[in-house]
Amino acid sequence: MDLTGFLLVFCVSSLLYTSSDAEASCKLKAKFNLRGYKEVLKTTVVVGGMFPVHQRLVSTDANTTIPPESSDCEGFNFRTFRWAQTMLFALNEINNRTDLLPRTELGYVIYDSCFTISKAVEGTLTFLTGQDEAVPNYRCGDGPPLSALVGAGGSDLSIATARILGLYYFPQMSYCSSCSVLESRFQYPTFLRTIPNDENQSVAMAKLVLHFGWTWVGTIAAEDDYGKYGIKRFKEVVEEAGVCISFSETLPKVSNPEAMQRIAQAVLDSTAKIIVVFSSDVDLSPLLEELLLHNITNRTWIASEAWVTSAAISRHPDILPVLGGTIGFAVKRAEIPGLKEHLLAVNPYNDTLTEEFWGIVFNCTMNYTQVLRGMKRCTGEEMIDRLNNTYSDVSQLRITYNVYKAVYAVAYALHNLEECVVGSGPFENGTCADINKFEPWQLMYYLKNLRFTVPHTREEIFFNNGDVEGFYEILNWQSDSDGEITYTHIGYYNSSAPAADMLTISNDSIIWNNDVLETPRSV
Ligand code: TCR
Repeated sequence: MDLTGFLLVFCVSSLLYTSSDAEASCKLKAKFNLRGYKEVLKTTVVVGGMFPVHQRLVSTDANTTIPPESSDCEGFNFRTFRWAQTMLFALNEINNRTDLLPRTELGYVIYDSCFTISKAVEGTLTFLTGQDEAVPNYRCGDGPPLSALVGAGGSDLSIATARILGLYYFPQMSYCSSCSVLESRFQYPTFLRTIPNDENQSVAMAKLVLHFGWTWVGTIAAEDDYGKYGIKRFKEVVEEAGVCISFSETLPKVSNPEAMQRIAQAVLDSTAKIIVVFSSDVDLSPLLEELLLHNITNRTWIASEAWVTSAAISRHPDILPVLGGTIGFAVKRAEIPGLKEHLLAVNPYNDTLTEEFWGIVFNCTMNYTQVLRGMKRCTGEEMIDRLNNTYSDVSQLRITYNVYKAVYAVAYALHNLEECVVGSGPFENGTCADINKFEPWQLMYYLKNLRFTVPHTREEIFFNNGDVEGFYEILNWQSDSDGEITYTHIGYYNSSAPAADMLTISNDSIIWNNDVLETPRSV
């Protein structure tokens, strides 16, 4: 099959953002500054990004009488849009620095993986080939080098993209793919991540269950690698310690009301008071309605990292009686100075995604046809600074912080590559790689051997076989005076501590479901 033709047909709509600098630099290498000195324009290196900004594909019937087209996505997600914007923020910060990559400008291409494997694969192929109708000749033959891909989203997506990227020994830096299978360097030679491996989390959850002496628990897992492997490992550890599993349910990926009823019924029928849920908030949301319908209270829910601080779950109306008292694991949180201002400074006319975001937030449209159909037209002057939603909420920057770290990791690795001194370089006979045209495996060398301090938080990052240390905060869902859920810090889990000190938990700070102070029993 002619691969080029194939890509052109399928890849038209998946490209979201590109930096125009990257294209310009193909033609321009020098310009004159105000004082008339010739200023050598910096080389551009392109960083790829992939974020699941939409939640699903628009379902299409498998019609084979017309040529297939790349599917559209729907279900705009404010949280993941914040992640994508954070990549732009970090790149901007880096480009404005004079001490980091002083002779190099970072450009970018960002794709929406729509929480679907096919979109993630499509984006990866587009990225690697540079074949996209929207940006003809984007790489100008052998134009700006591609450095790494920051992405792709959930583990199932990253597993697919890492297999392709691995073939070219092309680095992938993930901010949220935590599944333990991605630890195999044999299968995914160029995969690294700033989120801890779920091996740690599954063991931490098991230790939590044993800590409270629960011996009878139910489990619910998303129907993806994250859910399946996360719960599998949890079960292995608890079962070995004599805990019994009352029920094991799976949350389907495509909406399925019968399955939701079945799961809610399983929860209702079981005498287990503890339910462990390994799932993203997107996959868990449909079950909430069902739990509310049956008014299922008096349970303690154990949350995996992907939903523990999700506003989509915790801000759901009337959810407190059901999920109050939840205990869960969260990755490190950070304050990122300037991020909020960046988020609120988005230009609605910048790209199609921001345009869509703006339309949803202000209930208006920029599309002329829709205006003709009677929809309110956006003016572009709407008051974004008054916006108060998940997108601009910077109180729980956790995966967002992982994105920030991932972009910096790529930048620091490129910096080290740029600063290499000929004669004492790491490659054959002390040679260096050239920042203008390096090979992916050369950057991989720098990523593997990287050690850097994250700006603002001063956290020290390095990769041990592609993984970072397994550290989690343990949070408890308590209600504040307005009846809203707050995430109270009740302890932490540190997998690098001696076995006896790994789990630290303050039992007295916990408030259980229905505002009970006594630890529930589930035997
Ligand atoms: N790892 C999950 C995906 C995921 C996620 C999230 C999705 C994580 N955290 C937060 C949405 C929101 C952790 C995976 O598939 O590896």
